[in-house]
Amino acid sequence: MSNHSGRGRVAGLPDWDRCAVMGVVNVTPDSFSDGGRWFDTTAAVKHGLDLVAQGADLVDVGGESTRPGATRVDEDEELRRVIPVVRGLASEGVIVSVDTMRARVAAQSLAAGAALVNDVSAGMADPAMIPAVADAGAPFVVMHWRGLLEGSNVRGHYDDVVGEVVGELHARVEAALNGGIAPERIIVDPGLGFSKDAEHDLALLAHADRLHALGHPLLIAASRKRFLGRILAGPDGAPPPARERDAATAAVSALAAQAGAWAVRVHEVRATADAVRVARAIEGARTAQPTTPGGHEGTR
Ligand code: PMM
Repeated sequence: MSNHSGRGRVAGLPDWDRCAVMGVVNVTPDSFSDGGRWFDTTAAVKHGLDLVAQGADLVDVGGESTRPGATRVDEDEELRRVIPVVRGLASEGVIVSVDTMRARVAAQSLAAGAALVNDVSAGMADPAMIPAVADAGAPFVVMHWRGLLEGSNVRGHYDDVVGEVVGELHARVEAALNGGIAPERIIVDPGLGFSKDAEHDLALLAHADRLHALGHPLLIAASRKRFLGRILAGPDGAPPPARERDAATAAVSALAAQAGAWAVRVHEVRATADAVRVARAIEGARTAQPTTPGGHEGTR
């Protein structure tokens, strides 16, 4: 990833002056990476507060797993899972993002105190989503998505993954703008692992500059994903389990922060909180130094 300093800011959210850390609370019994350990409301709220204590700037609450092959949960069940957790965290002063593809879940979460909506389908799964977010005046994450991850959709076909993802994201940003969401409230996300294999994910991370060119703050969600398993696989080719990918996740967080990401979305917060602070300190040293090389004056 190339160096980048124009991280941007999102209207309605604090200006963190460095890459923000979004901690994940999956309120699901089947999430691929945390095994549904936070399925209970009280435990989920406690986990969100722990993530904040560990350095999360905001917490993303989701009640529906988007992993390949996961079946969709009923809307009432999703509401039952998500709303008490959103309310519990927001009432403690936590900045809450709601990870949902449903307008009704988004609207009720915003009413319960959520500050932004993270829709992996960028409004494609529910036509009422963009109007609901626009009505509430909330920030909106526009993620690259090519449909529910079933069958052949698990591995998308791309001739030019970076160009196609940028083009498709641009179209979804236009849809959000046309639907009344203010440009300064739109965040873009390449959707690592969604209809993408390891090469696709790596190409997108390598060309973060082209995602930045969309002109919106960039969210990177690499945490524990398959491409990290591929990179870390041992000689037998077997990837380590999701929970053993946190050091690799923190490495991506440092690189994403250096490349100018607005935020990184992670399950294990502590190492990423350190990583983004190190990246910020190095960035600060770069801007504090004169750009002329060498310590001697007046040679020219
Ligand atoms: N990935 C997952 C869930 N939500 N939201 C955004 N904006 N971007 C992502 O890449 C993303 C997401 C799937 O991961 P999980 O099941 O580990 O939460």
